[in-house]
Amino acid sequence: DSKSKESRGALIVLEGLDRCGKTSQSSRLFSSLEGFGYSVDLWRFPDRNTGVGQMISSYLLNQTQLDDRTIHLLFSANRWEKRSMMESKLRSGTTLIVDRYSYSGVAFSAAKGLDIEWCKAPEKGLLAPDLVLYLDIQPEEAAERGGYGGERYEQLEFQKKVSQQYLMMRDHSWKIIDASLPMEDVEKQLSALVLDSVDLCRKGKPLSQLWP
Ligand code: Z5A
Repeated sequence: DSKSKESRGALIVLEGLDRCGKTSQSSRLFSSLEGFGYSVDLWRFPDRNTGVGQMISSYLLNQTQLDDRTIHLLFSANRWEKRSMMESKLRSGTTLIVDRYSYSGVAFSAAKGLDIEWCKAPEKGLLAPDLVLYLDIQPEEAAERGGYGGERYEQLEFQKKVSQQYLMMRDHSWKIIDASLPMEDVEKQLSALVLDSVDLCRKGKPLSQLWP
């Protein structure tokens, strides 16, 4: 039908371990798309500005303690509270560059030992990314970049477990990029992939939902 051929923005997600370069690359992608004249927004999860986001932030800063399943559901709720705005932005033609998404939610909780299917369940029905850019880096190398701060999860042994969980979630929407390369090289590879994806969405690629 004609609705499925609607031109729209692309949902582009960057994922990877702490210090893999997601934040640097997200803002470079945002600027270059903007420079090309595309309508584009830069988002990140957790969104620490909402009420739920403030609870998450205080947990990450080790200021509060929460049960593993409780924090998992808060991270998910933080995506659900943005879902309708996400859909309207995409349908209005705006491309979203999103720094972390449901894959972080599942990888970090499963790395604590929670069942992966249980972790995925609350993500079902969120919008599926058109492209997941996984910035692949050895946990040891990431740890050397600028050093870890004081946030929960910023520990080498835990990051190793997270990386194993991430790689189990790969599907057709994922592209794995070597994040140990110089920033400009990583950027070049990401740009090409993003432009392809934006083009497909402009031509009417239908929106879909997690988890297929
Ligand atoms: N979490 C969760 O458990 N469940 C969820 O559902 C979600 C998240 C969404 C907060 O994430 C924590 O929440 C996170 C996962 C969990 N915990 N951990 N780990 P966050 O996104 O707020 O914070 P972050 O992951 O710690 O992001 P980050 O520190 O901002 O890292 P980054 O964005 O990947 O990297 P960066 O800031 O772009 O770069 C880090 C440094 O490396 C910086 O000095 C750069 O200049 C340098 N860098 C970057 N690229 C390169 C290259 N190519 N070469 C050399 N140096 C580089």
